[in-house]
Amino acid sequence: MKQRIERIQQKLKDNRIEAFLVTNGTNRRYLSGFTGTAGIILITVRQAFLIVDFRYTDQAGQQAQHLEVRQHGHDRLQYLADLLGKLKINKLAFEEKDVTYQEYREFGDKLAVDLQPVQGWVEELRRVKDEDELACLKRAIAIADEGFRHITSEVLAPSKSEQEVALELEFYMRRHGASGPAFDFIVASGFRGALPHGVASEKFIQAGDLVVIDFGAVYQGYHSDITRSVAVAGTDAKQEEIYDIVLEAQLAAINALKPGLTGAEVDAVARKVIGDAGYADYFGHGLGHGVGLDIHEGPRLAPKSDVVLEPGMVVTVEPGIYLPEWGGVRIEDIVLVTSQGCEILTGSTKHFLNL
Ligand SMILES: [Mn+2]
Repeated sequence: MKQRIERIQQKLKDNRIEAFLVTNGTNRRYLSGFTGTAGIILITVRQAFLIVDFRYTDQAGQQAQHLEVRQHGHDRLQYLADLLGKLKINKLAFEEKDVTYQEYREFGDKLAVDLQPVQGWVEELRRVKDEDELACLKRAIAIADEGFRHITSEVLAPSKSEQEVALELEFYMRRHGASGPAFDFIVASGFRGALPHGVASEKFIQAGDLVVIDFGAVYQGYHSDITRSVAVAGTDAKQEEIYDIVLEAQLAAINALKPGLTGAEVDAVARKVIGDAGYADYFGHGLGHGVGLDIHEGPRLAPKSDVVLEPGMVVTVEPGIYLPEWGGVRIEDIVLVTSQGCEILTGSTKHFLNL
């Protein structure tokens, strides 16, 4: 974790800026290991401070031993202003995507520095996962795989409501080590499957429904994200046709995915399969996204994504087809970009299940 701070310090030197203020909570955790919900990090070329309030001083001291932990009083901004003065900082970089306009105005009023908006300094580091992060991600994925096995063997059936399925999934995964759900689960049955983000509703599952289930677990702050589409108590030729196209698109993208390609190039592989089958207009979202301490992070796999894939990146691959009033199919795995291609980390079956 000390290395992460050193890489930011290198960026400061490269950009001739004296200090960097980290306000984003996920970036704070990534750089410090501190899991509290408040606090700011100030990194200078030589030092790194984690500045927290009274509630967190002890915890921060234990979790972030490579930073100097400081406790601010009732006026955090005044504390920061005084510290910047003592350190003789003239130019301060801040995270432009995280700071609100109100905060920016307060910074301008109280901090006697030249404010430099910067973007993605920490997010760029976060895109490539180290061994410890991969271990957490793999655990989060394994818990989700166990959850899927549980609901397909014991829960999914006609007369269950979507909300009951979501609750069972969450309960089971928490029982098996998840600290929480990765997001509000999508359980979209029958016609609701046409909503790409159809969060579980009061609708009851009916025989013959195709059900899109998109869910994940959090383990040590790391998120898993998996989607499967299953038929409940009966299926038909149209469901099988759409399922096969989506699966073919997903496998084609996974087979193509390797370092050196851009996010747009991988997206195009899946999009071509779906387009050739005549459903281009019904796959309206990007192919995938990075996943880690945030459920959605870089790199994106999408038509406009010029980010170049590198070994160690972890992304979802999740094409879908959504037909209004009929329903939808999405299949999502998490893959690790390797030196040669990619490795699928998700273990759940992709055979078309008819439960
Ligand atoms: Mn996803």
